[in-house]
Amino acid sequence: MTDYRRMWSDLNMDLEKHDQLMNALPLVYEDVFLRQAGRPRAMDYFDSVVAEIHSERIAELQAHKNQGGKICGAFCVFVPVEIARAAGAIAVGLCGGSQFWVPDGEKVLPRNLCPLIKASVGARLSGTCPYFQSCDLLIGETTCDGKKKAWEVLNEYAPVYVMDLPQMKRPRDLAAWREETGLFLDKMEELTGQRVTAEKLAVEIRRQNRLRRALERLYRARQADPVPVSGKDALLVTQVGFYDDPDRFIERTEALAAEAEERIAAGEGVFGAGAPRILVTGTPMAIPNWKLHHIIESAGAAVVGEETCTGTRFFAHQVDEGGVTLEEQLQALAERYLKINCSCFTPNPGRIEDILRLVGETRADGVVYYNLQFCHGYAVEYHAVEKALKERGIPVMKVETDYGEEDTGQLSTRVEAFIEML
Ligand code: BJ8
Repeated sequence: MTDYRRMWSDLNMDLEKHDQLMNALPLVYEDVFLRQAGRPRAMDYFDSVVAEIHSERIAELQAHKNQGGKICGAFCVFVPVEIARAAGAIAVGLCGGSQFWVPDGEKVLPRNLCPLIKASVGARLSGTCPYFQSCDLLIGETTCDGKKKAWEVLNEYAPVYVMDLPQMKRPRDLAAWREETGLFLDKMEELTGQRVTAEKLAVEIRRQNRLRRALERLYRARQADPVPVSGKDALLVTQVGFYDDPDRFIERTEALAAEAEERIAAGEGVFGAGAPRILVTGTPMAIPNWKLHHIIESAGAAVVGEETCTGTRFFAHQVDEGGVTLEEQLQALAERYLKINCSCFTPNPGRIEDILRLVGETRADGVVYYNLQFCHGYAVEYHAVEKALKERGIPVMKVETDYGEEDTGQLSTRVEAFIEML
């Protein structure tokens, strides 16, 4: 049996501070997840992943490292994890979703910055995140200005490689992104000392496509009324998908989707039939950020989909598996990833088309626009999203918030009022 304290100590973690973080988690988890009535049995696995969030998976990462393997961490769904894996590395998501890390982030970053960035940097600075401590390389990307500049700060503490993401989607931008994807492959080969072959990359493309399909199957199950799985649970599954072992994750997510389908056939759900249905859109919710979903579902509505990077933007679109050569595969990867509709693109009409389509697919009664404080891209884009929704008579409300709990009461009141008028 692994001695986890020793493992954390070997990872140069601040054990005392880490204890504070870990002591708080079970209470929050019980309140947000375990008190839900009628959860699918297959959620047990995801509960156990969270219970062991800093132990079992970290031990797996260390075992990989002990055999000479490398770990890289990413902060954005634009990073093509297929390439990292084809080079023999394990890729994990590193976005910080806890208020616990924000004060440490604020030691080196302005206070009026998005909490996701402050928490991510704070997680590294505080030495309380074993995923950060395990990484041999951090992969940044040129998306929003806050992140772009934060990489320079983070680079003082850990090696960072930055992918240059175009901000438009013209043919020349796709060509540039294809080139950048090739440079990332070179970097991964340099990191691991392993060649990426077309055979290895084909395996990883198929694997990640399967992972996307498993999440999509779960998303489809949520279209039923009554909804067979809560929005909180579905969000948790996607969050876990960023750092779990991919094969195990696929198996467990498919088992959950299959159970959800059985429930649909039996007419069972976690909310009563006819419960108000909400589509959430906006900024990502990194683990353990469950704040908005908890508020909405505590008010009696079901979250039936997320147009976010911890939702459909993570799993929509497959990579074409027909590529035989590395060149063809890199092109297919570049094309798939450039379909993601992040607000850092201008213009970004695809996101509005997605939201309208998802409202229809999920049969949502209303949309809650989730905006992390100081995220300007999504805040400005609200204008166009609101206009498109209002033109079609779809109710929408905007929630601008951070990771703190101070505004929870006020947000609950607003959300309850919104749900009542649906
Ligand atoms: S593809 S949404 S994961 S950049 S960090 S943009 S919340 S101010 S996370 Fe993102 Fe990639 Fe886009 Fe998705 Fe705003 Fe905060 Fe920036 Fe953020």
